[in-house]
Amino acid sequence: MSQFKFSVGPWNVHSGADAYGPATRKEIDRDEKIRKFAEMGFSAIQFHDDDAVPNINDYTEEQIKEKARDLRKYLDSLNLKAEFVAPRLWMDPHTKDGGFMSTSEEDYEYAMWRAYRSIDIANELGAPMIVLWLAREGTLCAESKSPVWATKRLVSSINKMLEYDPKIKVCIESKPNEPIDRSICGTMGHVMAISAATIDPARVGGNVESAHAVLSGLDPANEMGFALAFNKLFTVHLNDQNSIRFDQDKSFGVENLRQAFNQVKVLKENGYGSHGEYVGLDVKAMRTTRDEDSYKHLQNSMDIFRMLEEKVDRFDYDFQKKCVENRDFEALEMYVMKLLMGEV
Ligand code: XUL
Ligand code: MN
Repeated sequence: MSQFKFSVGPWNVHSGADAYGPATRKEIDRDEKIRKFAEMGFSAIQFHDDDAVPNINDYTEEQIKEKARDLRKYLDSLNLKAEFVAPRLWMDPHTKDGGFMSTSEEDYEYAMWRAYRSIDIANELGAPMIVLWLAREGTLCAESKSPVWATKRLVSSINKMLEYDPKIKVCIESKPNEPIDRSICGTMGHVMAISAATIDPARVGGNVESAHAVLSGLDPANEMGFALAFNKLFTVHLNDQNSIRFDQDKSFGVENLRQAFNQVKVLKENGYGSHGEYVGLDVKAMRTTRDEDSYKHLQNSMDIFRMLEEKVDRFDYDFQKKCVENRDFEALEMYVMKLLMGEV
């Protein structure tokens, strides 16, 4: 039995469209996805602001809260919680050149409006935090923005969010590139530094996505461990990634099983989840996947996580200790291989 609770966002089930070709599966209604997530055993749902309130630009602040309250009723009826709300700051024309780091005052104000509305929606849904995936924050043309100015803008924008609501937590999902060319906040190291520079560091933490860590050339388990060491791993986006290329969001563990094992291991060893954190998934079905298999990658990811949890439970810490004492890392490595291959 897994000791963890899982979460997922509606975008994890999508129609298969990519930059090179159209949809290959039917669109599925948000509420139908949520109902299916409950049936699959997920405990919480992750939302973008406009997943929660579609066409958010068309409504007043009060109308947005009202719509969020309706969604809360639906979640309650399925015994689901909301994990977080994330402003989708990469689709609107106002955020063409970023939001918090936009050089246009009007576009900056729009980005802050979306951040404040995300906090309002989170409050209505009972979610403790907002997530900032800083999709377009950085440069497409390196000389177009000062990285010093941009970094300071991010800190002051987060400070405004912390001032807007005395309880809300702000969780930064780092990523080194894509769609932006050069990101300002690429790793957990960046997130920790930003956090420390804000007016309330305890309320600013990180979301480690496995694929984003790989895109940074880093080990996802070490990224998680780094944030855990500062009590700042607010959530995770588990998935997998074949080397440094476009962001793939493959099912958890399918590309690098040892790396996946070590992610489960670091979460388990450090009591992740004991303060209400969820094991979040951010995975995409392959474009070839059929309509009837639209949720299979999610089931696979959860199953792989649980199977790896069992492996972690069986990990022989006495043997590990002996290997460390003898500096016999060849034996330790072979033991891990055998454990993963079902040979011990
Ligand atoms: C993008 C990414 C997003 C965020 C949510 O790479 O991971 O799906 O997780 O906005
Ligand atoms: Mn993600």
